[in-house]
Amino acid sequence: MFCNQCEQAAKGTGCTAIGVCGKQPDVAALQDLLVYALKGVGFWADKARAAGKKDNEIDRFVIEGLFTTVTNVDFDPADIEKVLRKTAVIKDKAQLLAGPVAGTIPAAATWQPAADRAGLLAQGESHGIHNADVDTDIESIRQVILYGLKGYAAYADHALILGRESDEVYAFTHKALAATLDETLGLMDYVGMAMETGRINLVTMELLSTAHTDSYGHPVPTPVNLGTKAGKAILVTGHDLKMLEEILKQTEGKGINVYTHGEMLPAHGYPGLKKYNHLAGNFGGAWQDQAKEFPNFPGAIIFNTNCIQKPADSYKDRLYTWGLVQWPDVKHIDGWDFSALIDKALACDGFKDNPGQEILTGFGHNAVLGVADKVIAAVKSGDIKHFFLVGGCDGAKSGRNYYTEFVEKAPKNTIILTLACGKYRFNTMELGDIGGIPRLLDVGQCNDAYSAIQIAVALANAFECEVNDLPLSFILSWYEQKAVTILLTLLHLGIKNIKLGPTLPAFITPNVLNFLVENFNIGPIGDAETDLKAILG
Ligand code: FSO
Ligand code: SF4
Repeated sequence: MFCNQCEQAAKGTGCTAIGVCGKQPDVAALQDLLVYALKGVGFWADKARAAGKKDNEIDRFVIEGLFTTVTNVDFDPADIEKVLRKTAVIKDKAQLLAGPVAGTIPAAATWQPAADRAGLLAQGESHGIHNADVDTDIESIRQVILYGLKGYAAYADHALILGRESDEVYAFTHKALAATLDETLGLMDYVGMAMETGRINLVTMELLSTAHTDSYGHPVPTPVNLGTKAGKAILVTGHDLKMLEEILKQTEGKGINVYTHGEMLPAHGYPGLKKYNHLAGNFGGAWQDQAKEFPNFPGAIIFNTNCIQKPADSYKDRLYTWGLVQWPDVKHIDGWDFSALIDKALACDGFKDNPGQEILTGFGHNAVLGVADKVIAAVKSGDIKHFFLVGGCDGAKSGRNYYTEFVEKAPKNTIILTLACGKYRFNTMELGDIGGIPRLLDVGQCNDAYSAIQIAVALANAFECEVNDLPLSFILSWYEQKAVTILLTLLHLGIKNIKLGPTLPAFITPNVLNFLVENFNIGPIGDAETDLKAILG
């Protein structure tokens, strides 16, 4: 196996014998084959669209297929084999839709699945991401695009679950998948496509943001308790709000308290979700602490997206997956009936009353722009000197203490906007406020980067300048492909001087990195104090 798609890539180059994330070589081979087969589907679907034909089943399938291969989503070889066999059927459907086409037909477009698992594994091993025949810079930029597609596929899937989809997103996905097979394209063609991937992610994040706010209202600043309430308990982790809503509905009046975990924390800010009294609080920290924290959760636990890790026996029996997340031998709930999860929660001990610290969430663009006058006045008077967006994913590397230190040491006249699971490095710090504006503003999940962009654009409009001219710096942490797609969005918007850590992606070659440095002045994080001084002058 060879996989380099996330920040944990072994030795900073790629996982070979086994994934640092726990991905086994068979799963890696099946996922590689799935990506290869999806490129084939993309080729035909793109040709079909050029002939004015499209098919919603194909469109949705490609999005789900890509999301299946994102880091920490599907670790079950049996499930991926099922998806692969369906991919072959979808590919035939897309080919039929496209009709006869002129020109070269890439091998991925004519792939047929082997009859058994061993055959599929052999196929997967010969279609990994490393291709000796391809120039390393081309391979690098194709990976940037592929990982960008995977990242926004996750957001498109959440939007679809709320009944929203975009033909523009589907059309580009097919086109970009097909382009990764095209031997006639050069480096700058792919660079343009990478920027377009960022634009399409912006479209997708907007779609999801609107789906969330139309369904549950705009987030409002809300205190979230980190302690526990007496009663039975369910822990929901992942990113899917619709699934949380269903669990809240189905547990009403049953003496079960529902807790959020990880990226579900911002759910507390939505009026349509916070109205449930049994949405009790948030349990634990970011995803990489689950094996340490889940044994202490005396109830049922369910994942609705990444980031799942190998479950310990101490809680495996109380663990469930839903949607595209799968782990072999962990019970999977298909559809919207959560009675098995609820029964498990009722059979567990539950919590005693133990109130904890309260932290704030719910500072989406609507809430922040609601006090825009106050914010603008504070900038003009000098009370607010600078804004930092310290956001992105968390992870296990010790270098991530940088983000804790950065926020800790940021001067008292600065505001920290944050989003995604990286916030757990500092979201219990008491940072105080500036004239009533909290210094730490939790904008939401990783996909709420859309909201952060709206805030930045509104500030730029108010000060009649460009976003790059604002007293605003982006200090980002990355882990998996959603962070890649968000980074591409920021580059598409022309945002400069981003600091990225804890390490730079293994799939970026020196030449591609040079391009990013020359055009966007993107750079690695250094030492928190030195970086702060350099930014603030
Ligand atoms: Fe984190 Fe995991 Fe939200 Fe990611 S929980 S790491 S970038 O899935 O998507 O921020
Ligand atoms: Fe390694 Fe990350 Fe790939 Fe897992 S997803 S195998 S940790 S590079």
